[in-house]
Amino acid sequence: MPPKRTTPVRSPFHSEQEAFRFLLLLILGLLPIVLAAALGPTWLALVVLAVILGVLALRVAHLRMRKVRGLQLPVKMAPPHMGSAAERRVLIVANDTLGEEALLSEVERLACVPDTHLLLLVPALISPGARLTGAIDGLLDQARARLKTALDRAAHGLVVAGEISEADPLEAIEDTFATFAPDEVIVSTRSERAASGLEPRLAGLVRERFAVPVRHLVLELGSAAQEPDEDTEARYRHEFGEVAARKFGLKALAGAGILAAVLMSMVALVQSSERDEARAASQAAEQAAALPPVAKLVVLKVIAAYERGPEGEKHDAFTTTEFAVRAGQPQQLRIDNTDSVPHSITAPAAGVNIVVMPGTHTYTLLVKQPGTFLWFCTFVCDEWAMQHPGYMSGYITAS
Ligand SMILES: [Cu+2]
Repeated sequence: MPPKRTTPVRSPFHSEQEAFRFLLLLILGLLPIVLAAALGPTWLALVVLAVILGVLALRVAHLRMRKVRGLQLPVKMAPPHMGSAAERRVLIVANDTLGEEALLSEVERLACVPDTHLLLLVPALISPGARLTGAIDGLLDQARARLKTALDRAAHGLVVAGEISEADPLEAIEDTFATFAPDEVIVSTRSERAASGLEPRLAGLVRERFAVPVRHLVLELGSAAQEPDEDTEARYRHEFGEVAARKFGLKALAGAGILAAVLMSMVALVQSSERDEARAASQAAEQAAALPPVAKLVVLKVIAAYERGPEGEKHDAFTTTEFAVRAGQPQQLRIDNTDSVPHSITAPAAGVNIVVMPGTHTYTLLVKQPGTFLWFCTFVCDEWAMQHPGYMSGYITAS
């Protein structure tokens, strides 16, 4: 078996400008998304992303549709002649028809013509589905087996070469134009597209793209080869183009539907989580608003003989005797005890006992449980005042 030639590596870009344009478009596409994400809410970035993806998908679908329908009008390619002037190079493209007697005898006949070089190209017809599921090896093995049978049969190793291609048939043929430079192409198909066979319209597509003679051999099981007339070719071209376009259109629609559904659910998810956050925040704000206000720092004094009692005498007193605090949150009290002796804020039920020394000091009032607690001074100072809220006694309200 002659050495198998490898398919040249294809770059997704045809030129440097194309790659540059792609990069530029990528940046232009990402910029609004990044801006929206940075400046607006998350859902806005998602909407921008959806719009950009949608436009991109439409563009790709449009281009692909043109290709599928065969509306692209590429410049016809005609390779320069290779080898001596007398040499004739024939490319034979076949897949499921390779085992047909009619094709094999044609290969044999051509191989016997002097100065004729043959290349048998077998596109393995790997669908995107097969690529995803990893069924490539099976398809390649199948193609290899078909090619081997044909090559064994031709047995003219010097003039017949074989090649398997993983690429799309038309691209595979284009590759051979660069490496083999055929003077003639023979495309062999069935009249209907089999599950794993070449499309009958392939010959027409090759004729449109390449400026070399193209023969189309239509082979049915066991019968002689037929070369369809122009009308039949046009029908193949139309029918299969339409079928492929419809299939692609359906796939594109399904893809767009899935994409839209995913994006919509993402937007919904983000929106609902944002709404939940907002609700939680407003609930917290409402709760905070419902509670009585609490001062950050309470400044007060203790003054001897300060407040006049109902009986007309002046009594020792705290200038503030009602304290509002949050349960569990320490409250700072700055107390200037102008008296010469200590006093205290003592509330046994609240676990509070602050000894207020003469002079100005800062104390921490901490009540763990909510509730209203009576406090009083435990230092013997003004006995009446110690028993009367508003003087040396009062209330701590923890909320
Ligand atoms: Cu006191």
